[in-house]
Order: sequence, then structure tokens, then C-alpha cells
Amino acid sequence: MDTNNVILVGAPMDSGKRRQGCRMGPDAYRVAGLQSALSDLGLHLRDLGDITPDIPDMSEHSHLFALPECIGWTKALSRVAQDVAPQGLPIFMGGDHALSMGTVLGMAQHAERIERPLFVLWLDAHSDFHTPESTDSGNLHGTPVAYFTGQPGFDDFPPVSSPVPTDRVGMIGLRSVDPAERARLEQDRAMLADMRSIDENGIKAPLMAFLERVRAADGILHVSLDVDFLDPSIAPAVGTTVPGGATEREAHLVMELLHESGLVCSLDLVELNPFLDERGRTAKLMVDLAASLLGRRIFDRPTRSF
Ligand code: Z70
Ligand code: MN
Ligand code: MN
Ligand code: MN
Repeated sequence: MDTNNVILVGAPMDSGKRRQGCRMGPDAYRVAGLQSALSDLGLHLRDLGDITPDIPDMSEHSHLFALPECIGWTKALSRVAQDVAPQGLPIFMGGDHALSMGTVLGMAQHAERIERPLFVLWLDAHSDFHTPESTDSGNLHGTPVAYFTGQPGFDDFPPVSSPVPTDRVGMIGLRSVDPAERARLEQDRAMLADMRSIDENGIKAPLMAFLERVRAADGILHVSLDVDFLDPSIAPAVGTTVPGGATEREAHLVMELLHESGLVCSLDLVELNPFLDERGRTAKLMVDLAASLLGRRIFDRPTRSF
């Protein structure tokens, strides 16, 4: 795993939900200085530009929003993830969270090829564990975890040949879980750290426990960072704000510990809606967090003004 090589992949996907704007995410990260923040760390950087989805020959679904386009993105992103994973550490600049169907599918196939188990850390207010049958909203950004763990109902999507078992999924930051998702989560063995437990025990304990699982299995770790993991007071650029999220220091600590673990193979930055941002502050915070994950230390962080 050559993590000195970082490959930026733009995924301007906006089809995972009705509210539009996440398609502007990749350029917002570029404008906010993601490339220079990472090249300042001495990393070798390549920006592949923005990916476009395949165009499947099928009609719209009555309940699921933009199903054909979501399938097209899943196909395109899983191919790109598989192609670039052997070359370094991909950062998938979203785009909404439905893009993780493709990125995790591709990373799981890569993991199978190198014969190491893939683990997924889901940093999010939501569990995104709906199936196409259980989703009320019909928004597929609420379903990626169900897809890549191999739950049924994703009929026209690419088959998940190497599903990530739920006991290799860790979720930190939960505070908005629908009843159907909760029922399914209670049956399985994902590691869940909701905000209540973070208030009580801190954010380090569940993260270190999960990283220990990854290390013990000689696994590699895909990190999926949803903007709404963060408290909306520091990260306003999201469609649905859920109060009570992670603080700036909690989020940086997670990133710093992830860097020190040496286990991270790939990263999604998702759900940034630049249309809703305040003078780029959310985009810049996400860039800072990505830099912490790749090794920038607290004393090296530049001063920001808005
Ligand atoms: C709800 C649904 C969601 C955001 C994911 C919400 C899903 N569970 N919302 N990320 N911002 O519609 O399925
Ligand atoms: Mn999400
Ligand atoms: Mn979310
Ligand atoms: Mn819902």
C-alpha cells in the first residue's frame, strides 16, 4: 500500500437524493486547496479529474429517486476504485453518499485481489443502512451500507461479489437512525458508537477498539466521511442538518489516530453541498480533516480566516 501516492477522484454525483448541490463538491475541494494541503505534506499527488457515470439502458423507478443514474455511478466508480487502488491511496471527492456503493464495491474487489479483508469506517450522523424496500424517502444515499454488506433488494445494481461482513463495519457519530435501519442493525455485529456513547466515553475508545479489529485481521480500512458527522455549527454545507455532531477537535483526533494506525487504504469525502456553505468554511474544514488523516500535525495547520 503506497500511501505516499494520493489519487484524487472527482465524483460529482447528485443522484442519491432529491436536494441538489453535491455535484459541486469536487471543485469546492479543489478551490479550498486540497491538492496543496496534501502536497505540502510531501505526498505525491495526481488528480484524475471528474468521473462520469455509465448510462444504463433502463427506465426510472416509481419510488427510488434516479435509480438508473445511481447504478451508472456505481459501475463507473467501482471500476475506477479497482484501477487506482493498486497505485496508491484514492480520495473520492463527492458527491453524495450513494457514491460509496461504487467506491466500497471497488475497494472490496481490490482487497480480495491482495488477499486482505476490507473494513469500513462510517463517520456519519446516519447509518445509511436502508434497503430499496425499507427506504421511506426513496433516496439511495440512505442505502450504501446495506448494499456493500450484501443485503437483498439491490436487483439492478452490480452484484456484490465480495460483500463486507457487518462485523467489519464501524459506525461513529450516529444520531439519526430510522426504525427499519435500527431493527437491522440490532441483529448484526457492526460496531456502533452513537453520539451518546461518545459524550460518555469519548471518541477515542470506540475508534481504537475498531482499529484493533482491523489490525488483528491484517485488514485494510476504507474511511467514509460524511459532512454531517460534524456538528452543523462548524459544517453548515449539508442538506439535512442534524444537531449534536462531532466537534472540530473530535474529528481531528479521529483523523490523527487513523493516520497513526497506518491502516487506511482509501477515503470518501461525501455530502458536501457547496451551495449551502458559508464562505467555503465547510469545504476548508473537510480539506483540513483530509490533511490530518494523511499526516498533518496540529502545529502545522495553517490559520484560517473566513
Ligand atoms: C434517511 C433516509 C440520509 C443524509 C443520509 C436519511 C438518510 N435515513 N440523510 N444522509 N443527509 O432518507 O433514508
Ligand atoms: Mn451518509
Ligand atoms: Mn449522513
Ligand atoms: Mn427515513
